[in-house]
Amino acid sequence: MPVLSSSEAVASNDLRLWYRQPAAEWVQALPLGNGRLGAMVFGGIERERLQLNEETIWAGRPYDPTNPAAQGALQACRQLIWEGQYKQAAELASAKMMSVPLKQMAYQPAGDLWLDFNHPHGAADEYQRALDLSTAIVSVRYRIDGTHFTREVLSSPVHQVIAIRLTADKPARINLRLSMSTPHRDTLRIEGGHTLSRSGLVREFRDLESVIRFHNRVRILNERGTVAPAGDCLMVDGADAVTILLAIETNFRRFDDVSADPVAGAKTTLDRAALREWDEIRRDHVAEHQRLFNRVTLDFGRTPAAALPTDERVAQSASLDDPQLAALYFQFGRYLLISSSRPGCEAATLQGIWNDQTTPPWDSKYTININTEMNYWPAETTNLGECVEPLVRLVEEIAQTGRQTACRQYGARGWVCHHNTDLWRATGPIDGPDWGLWPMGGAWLCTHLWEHYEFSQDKTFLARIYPTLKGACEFFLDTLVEHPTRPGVLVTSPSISPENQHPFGTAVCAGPAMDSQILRDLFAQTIRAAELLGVDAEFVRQTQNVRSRLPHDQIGTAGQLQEWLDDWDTLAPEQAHRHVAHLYAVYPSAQITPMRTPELAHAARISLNTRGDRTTGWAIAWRINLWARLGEADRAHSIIKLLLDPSRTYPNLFDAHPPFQIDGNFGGTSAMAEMLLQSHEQQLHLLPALPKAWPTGSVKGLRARGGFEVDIAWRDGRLESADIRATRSTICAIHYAQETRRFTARAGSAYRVDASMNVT
Ligand code: FUC
Repeated sequence: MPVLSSSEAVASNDLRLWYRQPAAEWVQALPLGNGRLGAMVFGGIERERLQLNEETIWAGRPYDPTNPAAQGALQACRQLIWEGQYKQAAELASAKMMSVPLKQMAYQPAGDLWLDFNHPHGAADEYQRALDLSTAIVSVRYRIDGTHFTREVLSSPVHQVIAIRLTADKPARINLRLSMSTPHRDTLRIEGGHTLSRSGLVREFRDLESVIRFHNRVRILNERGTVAPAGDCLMVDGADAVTILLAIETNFRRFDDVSADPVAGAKTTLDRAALREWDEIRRDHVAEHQRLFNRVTLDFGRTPAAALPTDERVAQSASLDDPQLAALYFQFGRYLLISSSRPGCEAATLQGIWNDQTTPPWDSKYTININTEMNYWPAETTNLGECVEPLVRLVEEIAQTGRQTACRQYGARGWVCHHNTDLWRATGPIDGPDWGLWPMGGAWLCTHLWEHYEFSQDKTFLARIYPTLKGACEFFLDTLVEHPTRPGVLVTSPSISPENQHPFGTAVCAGPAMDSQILRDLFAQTIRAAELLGVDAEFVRQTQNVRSRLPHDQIGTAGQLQEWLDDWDTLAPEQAHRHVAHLYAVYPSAQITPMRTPELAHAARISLNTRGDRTTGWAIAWRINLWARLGEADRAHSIIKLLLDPSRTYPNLFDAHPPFQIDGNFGGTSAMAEMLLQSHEQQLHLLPALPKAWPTGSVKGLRARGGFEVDIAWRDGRLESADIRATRSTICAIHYAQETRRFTARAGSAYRVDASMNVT
């Protein structure tokens, strides 16, 4: 492989998405976000479009979707399942147990900002647009009639505005018309000659009135030249340079409170930001972004392909030798998480914060039977622990609304959330029993709270989340039922194995493998939390007892890991189903590992091979993580190739389910981290799945459970060195290839592991 590390042109593309033409479609535009305010920047020459989002602009209103008939039907539904009348159980659930309304609310676009330049059509050359992941700035450059025009756009987490800077290398060349539009009902105002605003109310959605009001407010600050209103636009004439600031605020405070004043909020934010010079806004933005982004570097080795524009690299990814494209995809995933899930913001939806449609795919909400979890898979390992905070708050909020669902739908203590939630924290079963009748979504999310503790070792955080974990357990202590033909065994019922139909014409069943796997984790983690906090001895005993009565994972006649309590796998209608629910035990959990449970790990491989590699974006990403855990480096890499294929990666590197769904980006990022470093079973596994395609490279700043930060360098497919920084004093076990070393790490100390596994 030719190494071109001396070429700056190639090296500068390590952290850059760049193109030789403006975006013609949304999935070519470049995403910016400060966690809350999103913009898709098209980079047009004659007309710039920024498609805008604000994360709390959703349809609907606070609502309680509990079906009053649900609890009355519960026993009958279970009875039908025990009798093997699965279809009838599903029909009963469909008639009596689903939420009202049957669907949840959708995330909405805020609108568009338009800049019309009076450039003559087709007169530009030297065009280039780029997103620099290291600065979180989109730039557009071109030349017309000997004048070089430059545009920079950012979404500032510091000043809470989207800011645009327009310059030219000759005076008085900036002329433009600025306008804003929104798909919602709105009113326009122009104030003081240089400020334009649109106050909007989200349209009704599926016949339900919406209550979110928003205020989009933009101001032009010009250097020389003039700014003046013209109809519903602002006109700039003959300026040397222009800064445009945009604030968006809504009336949303939290899921049950929409009493904020969007106009006052946007005015304050915009007035404050307007006191700053562009250079200061830019500098503060870059510094805050880099505080998070710069923690991790990744180098897979460069080839000439790295010099190509990003869309060409994706288009030819199947045939090009371009390992650094995977590294760019990895860093893009980290960039997207920083941009869509900053502390204090809402959690990243199916599309992060980027959505241009009023009826988006799957409502662009939170699907918590894999997708939202996958969004957060890379957070801890790639050193973005802060970005989990919005998810923690989401879980704490569904623990509040989910109490109603637990009590009214199941007559149980604690809380429950099924397979989706939205801005309003709805927790009931939606869409239909084959998708929604799954009481495990909240429980799965709880494991992310525990993971945050495992990586951070933060006892204050553990105390904060403990009541949420305990509430999740209580629901299952009250609703698990003894299986009629397996004495003593406790199972969920009714439930499904997401979203896979078994041989009896529905997904509805009792005790699918995934449910027991999630519960084993939830119970063990909550028990451990109680012990660490020194509380609830009786609850711990009870939970331990229930945990010991959950069904064990089983191996079926085809040698596969059983997805259901009965050996139905080979008879299920969709052998290549995208979900691999029962492999939760391999990843993200580590209940099954090749070292500790080799027979089950082998069965998992058989299941995974039956499912196949070619599937939707997120499902491909899950498979890469799984093969990484199973130590199959080259298989994992071959599936990365499928993820980077133009059928699964758009020109702007957004993941294609299709359509765009951000989970595949995050799952891909997490998978690459998992191939380089694993930290389950109280051990650090260095390079557990390093493929031949990445013979020489390095990673810096990955994090491991137990409170470690790790750098690894490798050469010719072998470990060269690893640097391990410990944040607490503990025994550290390091595993590489067939060797293991143990040493006592002291808090605040750094340790070097050399190629022969000597630790100094
Ligand atoms: C789950 C998946 C679908 C899709 C949706 C948002 O229901 O099965 O493929 O990703 O979530």
